[in-house]
Amino acid sequence: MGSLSKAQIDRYWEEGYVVVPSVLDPDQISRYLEQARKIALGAFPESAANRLVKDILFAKGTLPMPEDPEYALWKIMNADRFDPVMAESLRFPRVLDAVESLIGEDLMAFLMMFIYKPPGVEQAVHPFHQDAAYFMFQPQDKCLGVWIPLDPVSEENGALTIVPRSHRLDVHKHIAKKGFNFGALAAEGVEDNADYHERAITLSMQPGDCLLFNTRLLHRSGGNRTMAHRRVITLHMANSSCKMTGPALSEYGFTHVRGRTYPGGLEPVENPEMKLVHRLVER
Ligand SMILES: O=C(O)CCC(=O)C(=O)O
Repeated sequence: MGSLSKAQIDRYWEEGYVVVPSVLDPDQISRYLEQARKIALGAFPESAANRLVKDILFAKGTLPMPEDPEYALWKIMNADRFDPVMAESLRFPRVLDAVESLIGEDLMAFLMMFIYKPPGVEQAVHPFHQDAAYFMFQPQDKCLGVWIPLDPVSEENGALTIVPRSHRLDVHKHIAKKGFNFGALAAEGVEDNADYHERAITLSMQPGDCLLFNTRLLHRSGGNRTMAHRRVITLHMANSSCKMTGPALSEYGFTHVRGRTYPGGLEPVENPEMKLVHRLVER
């Protein structure tokens, strides 16, 4: 059934995205912010050390390391694989209810990340891309991205900028561009094209709001011109009846979060490896 109204569902299929207000309450938001801080300050198993990824500008020494290590982070990858509090984010009930309205009730969650935007670092840009470049499913429309800011987000601090209706496009070729974080691939011919920037809109959102977006939707995030953190929980969900069309998908370590599974569909992975290798599926 799901929790979204017909107007919200129509908007998603027309525009490629929908914002669902207040899926998390202030206590939940504080809980995740505090947990991320603990992880940033060292509360993680040794095997997860490579899951804490510094922004390239700090990793390469372009900018001096801040005293507080949390200020240098780009993201905590796969935090659900080593932290029980973060693992709860695969099953936020209001998110699952909304997602069910769009891609059905049989759901696998994968690729959970806690993403920062380092305070005062305007150059920390994530270029325009389509998430479908990383993982191809059949049918692709039964997979979507979930993006939940835990701080207020706006054009000033790295809110998500999206190109409405771009989910109707094919998946562009994606390339690694110099100066951007490793693995933050760019859709070829988009980031440097003023046309896309003019058509794009930046989604100002409140902490605990949730953006659901089609995996072909072009999106980017700018740098953070404020001195405060911009922190986000993000993950993806796919209907468990989907077929994988690329060899690398099992690395995403699907977690079954609602409904049933299907023979020949996506398989839950009990103990996914800590490390996820970013590989593009050949097409
Ligand atoms: O939160 C961000 O800065 C961008 C996240 C994003 O687009 C992604 O991980 O695909």
